[in-house]
Amino acid sequence: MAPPNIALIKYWGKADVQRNHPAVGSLSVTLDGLHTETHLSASSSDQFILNGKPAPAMAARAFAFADAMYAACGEGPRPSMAIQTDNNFPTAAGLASSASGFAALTLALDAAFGWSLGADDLAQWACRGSGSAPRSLLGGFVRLDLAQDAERIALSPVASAQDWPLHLVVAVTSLAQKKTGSTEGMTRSRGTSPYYDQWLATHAADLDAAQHAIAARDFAALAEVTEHSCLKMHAVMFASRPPLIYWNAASVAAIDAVRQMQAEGLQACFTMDAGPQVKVLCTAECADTVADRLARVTGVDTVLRARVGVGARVLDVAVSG
Ligand code: 2P0
Repeated sequence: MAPPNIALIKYWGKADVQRNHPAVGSLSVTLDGLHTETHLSASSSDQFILNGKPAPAMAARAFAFADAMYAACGEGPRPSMAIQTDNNFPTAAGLASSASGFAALTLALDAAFGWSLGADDLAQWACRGSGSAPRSLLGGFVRLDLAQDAERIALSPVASAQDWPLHLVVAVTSLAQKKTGSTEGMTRSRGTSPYYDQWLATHAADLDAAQHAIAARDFAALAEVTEHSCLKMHAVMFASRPPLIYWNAASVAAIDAVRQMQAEGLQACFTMDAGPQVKVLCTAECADTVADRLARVTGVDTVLRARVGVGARVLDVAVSG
């Protein structure tokens, strides 16, 4: 079982497409209350059921991942199996279901086949599945860097959920499937955006600023660099050819509402990913107000609420035969 996570300092761009290594580090919060639950069982043929229905596109990606992990960690041919996975949040809601999905699948494969991989190896495998997935393995505030030798990723806990129990409110503005997936979008930005090199050059400073802000529990400083990283990533996207525009009118209206709340003194800041939802990080004291105000923004469909939470875990391993 794995929760989604939301990056405050964004990952956008790959250093190595084959190994799915990120070109930049990232810093995220793991969410509580939302999760992907994945069950593996023996089956006479491979099956993939997402939220109760067959999902062929996801099935191909999941089984390609299972094949690669089994080839490296298992023995003999991979047994066929049924993967049943359920999200307790809208799959297309821009909540990084691929992050929670691949974190859950990595843990489930490790547990089902009894490999007992260490935390570092699990992180490498989760990254092969999805660049944001390793962050869901840990709870609280999590930093992901490419190691010095660029051979591995390095995952580190920055602070726990108890250290700073912030809330996250998601303004869902559209449930339509996004037109351009993250992997394709990142490739396009690297190849065509004139701002991509500056994105790489200025990224480490944002990571360090966010880490310092978290260590100092300085919400204003964290808010400033969180919004900066988000807007800088979207500037890279806007300037890609063809452009990557994930925003809609309600996204802009929700950001306006956050800026209005900030002007009134509320401790809240926004971020957006490769989709039109607006995610608002805020203190516990502000969370009810933030949720009420976002729900009243024209074009906001639903408001989801979460807190900073703990990381992925294995629920149970049933041994048969
Ligand atoms: C992030 N995103 O840091 C960034 C911000 C979206 C925008 O990680 O290609 O599904 O599978 O490694 O992890 C979403 O991309 O991409 C993402 P792949 P992933 O959360």
